[in-house]
Amino acid sequence: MLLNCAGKPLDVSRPAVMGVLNLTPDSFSGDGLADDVEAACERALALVAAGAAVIDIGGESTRPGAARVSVDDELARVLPFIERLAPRLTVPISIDTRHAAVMRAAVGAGAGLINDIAALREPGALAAAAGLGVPVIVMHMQGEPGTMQQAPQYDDVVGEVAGFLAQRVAACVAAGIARERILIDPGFGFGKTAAHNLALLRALPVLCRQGLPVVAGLSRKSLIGAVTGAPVTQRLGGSIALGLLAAQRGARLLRVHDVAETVQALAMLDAVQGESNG
Ligand code: 8Y4
Repeated sequence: MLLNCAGKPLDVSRPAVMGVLNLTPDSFSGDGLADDVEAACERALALVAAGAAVIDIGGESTRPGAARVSVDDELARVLPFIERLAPRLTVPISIDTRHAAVMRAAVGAGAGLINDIAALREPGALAAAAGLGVPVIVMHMQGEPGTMQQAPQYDDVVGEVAGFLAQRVAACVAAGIARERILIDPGFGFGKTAAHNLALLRALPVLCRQGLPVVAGLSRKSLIGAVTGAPVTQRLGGSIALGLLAAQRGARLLRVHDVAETVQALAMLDAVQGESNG
C-alpha cells in the first residue's frame, strides 16, 4: 500500500512511523517567529533522520480540556512551518486539522496528508478533502476535545467505533474520496476511558478487517498513566510497548513523539516476524 501524498510517497505496506512535530515556541531559540520556524524545521529534519515516514503538524491543541483556537490563529501557526519545511523534506507533511480552510491552505503550502480528528464532519471538510486529492486519516472521537474525557460511555466500544469509521468512510467515498486514499484511526484517548482504550487495542484486528490502513496514536497518552501511574514526561516504555502491540495487531501507521525508539522497536518486530532470517 503506497499512498501518494501530493507527490511524496508514504509506504504503509509495513508499520510506519508518523512523527509529531511540536510547534510550541522554543524558549531556547531566539524570540522571533522566524527563529521558531527554523528551530521547528530542524526538529522535523531530525525526526526524518530518525526514521519518520511522515511528519504531523497541528495548530490546534486537541489534548483533553484544550480550548478551541480560531482558524486564523491555526493558519498563522502552521503555514510558515509548512512553507519552509515542505521543500526540504522527502517525506510528506500531515496537517492535523478539522477546518476546511486550513486543509486547503496547508495542502497549497505543501502538506500531503490530512489528519482530521473530527473525521471530516466540520462544514466543508469533506468537499475540501475530496477536491485536494491527498490521503485522509479519519479518526473516531466521542464528544469534543474540551469535554470528551468527562464521562465517556459506550454499550460496545469496538462495535461503535468500527461502525462510526465505516460510516465516515462511506461518506468520504460518496463525496469523491477514493477508498485507496483513506486511513482509519480508533482515536485512542478521544472520549475513552482506559478500559475503552484497552478494548480497542485488543480488537485492532477487527478494525483492520475494513481493509484500510489503521493508524494508532498511543504515544505518551493517559492510558499509560492510568496503568502505571507514570507522569506524561516518563511514558517512553509504555509508549514503545503500546506501539509494538498495535503494530502486531495490524496498525500500519504509529503516531509517536519518540521516533528513533519506535523505529528501533519496529525493526525488532519485523526481524522476529520475518521469514527470511536463516
Ligand atoms: C501526552 C501527549 C498525552 C499527547 C496526550 C497526548 C491523535 C491524533 C492526537 C491520534 C490521530 C495527543 C492529533 C492527542 N492524537 N491524530 N492527534 N490519532 N490520527 N495527546 O490518536 O497526542 S493529539
